[in-house]
Amino acid sequence: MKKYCIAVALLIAQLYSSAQEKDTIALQHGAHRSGNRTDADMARWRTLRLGQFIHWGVYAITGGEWKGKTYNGAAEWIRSWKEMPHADYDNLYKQFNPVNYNPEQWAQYAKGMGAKYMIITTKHHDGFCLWPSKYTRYTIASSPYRKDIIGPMVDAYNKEGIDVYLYFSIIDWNHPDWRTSLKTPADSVAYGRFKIFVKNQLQELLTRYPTVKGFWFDGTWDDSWKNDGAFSDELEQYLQQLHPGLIIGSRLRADEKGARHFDSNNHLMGDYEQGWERKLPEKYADVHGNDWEGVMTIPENQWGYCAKWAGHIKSSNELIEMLARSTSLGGNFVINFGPKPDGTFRSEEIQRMQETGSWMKINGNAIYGGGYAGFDKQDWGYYIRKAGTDSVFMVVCNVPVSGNLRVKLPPHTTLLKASPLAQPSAEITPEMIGKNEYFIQVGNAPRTAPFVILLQTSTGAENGSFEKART
Ligand code: LM5
Repeated sequence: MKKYCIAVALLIAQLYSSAQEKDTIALQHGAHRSGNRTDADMARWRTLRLGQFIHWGVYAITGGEWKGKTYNGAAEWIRSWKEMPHADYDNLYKQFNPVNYNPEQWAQYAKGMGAKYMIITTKHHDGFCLWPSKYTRYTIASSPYRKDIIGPMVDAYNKEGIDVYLYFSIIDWNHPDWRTSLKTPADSVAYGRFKIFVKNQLQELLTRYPTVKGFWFDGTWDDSWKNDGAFSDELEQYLQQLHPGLIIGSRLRADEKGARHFDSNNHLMGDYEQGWERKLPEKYADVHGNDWEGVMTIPENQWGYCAKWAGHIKSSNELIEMLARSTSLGGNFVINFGPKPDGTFRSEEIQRMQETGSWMKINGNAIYGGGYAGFDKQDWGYYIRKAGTDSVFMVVCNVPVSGNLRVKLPPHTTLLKASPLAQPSAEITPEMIGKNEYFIQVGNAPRTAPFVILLQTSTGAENGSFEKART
């Protein structure tokens, strides 16, 4: 009987896999790798977990307002608002003069927050370049400020040990050759020139700022871009040859059928899944084992400076909870900031950097190098495993009124010790409530921030030490 069952199972498995093979189509410009990158640069990226995004450009001058009216969309999109004449927007650069820009102080803020990497908008959809590109005059060099913004930023952040990534939008509202779709032969000729311009600018950025670790691409959803999978594929390979180890997310390219992020066979393209803009995966199954990164705004949807924040503004605790969730699902979490036109940060943003940093000083050990723990999710918060170890952190965000945190160990796991990360000597004796199941009693006194409990576990043995003590 047993033999028969195995034979049937094998047959079913065989039928299933050949059916899958039949569904797989041959792609020249699909994924070029299966599974995550295994090299040292990507291994480092995987440990960073907390990043800082900065959206800065001439849109900071308008700050979501024009002629006394407030734009309801994202402030960095104001040029597309019917109330904002293009000619007015395209002359804003003549006022861009961030006399209080202090890259060393920016880097200190980021360091104080606990960010291990940062992403800076070298060029957003408006086309204005924060570096003096030789391929267009629409750059910082034409502004009253004149000096390069990017170089001193890269140096200052690197000096604080923070990796720098360059945001670059493929949309360019300022460039005469940019198109969303190609309707005529003339469009194709123009867009052909535009693609060369993009490639030149990217090559220029890598040459000027050789310590950068990767690019963060945006604006790649238009037909003009996604209908030329061959170009974006060759571009990705060209950049990675120029700069070995360079990290590029899934937003850059499309396959030859126009599929983005995941190719037509549903395999991730690029080095990590980059689709999580202002939303996070719910559960581990949603990330399919891929490296991924989520980027988050403090208000609902404002990236560039917006003078009048409206709607719900995320507190530091909410951001910390999102960071814990992201880490527990094996991803990086990036918090966005939109500096003012003079180069300073608004007080709400400084406060969030400082509060996040205070939390990270005590609890960062649960975040850096952390990942999916393989434990059943519980309502009190998030499990994070220090990658490759038996240390599992509980980031507790919702204490039940009972004050008892349920912990259900996976099979073949033993609980050796539980202690608060903030006070390792104050060991907590777990109460066994079932096979491989415990309460960690923490009381229900009001708390003002998430807190962390470190579980030391061991794998292999079926019976835990607490279980033994009770027999
Ligand atoms: C978001 C998701 C799918 C398509 C378009 C958008 C809008 N987002 C953006 O255009 C830019 N990405 C953000 C990182 C920010 O730069 C925003 O302006």
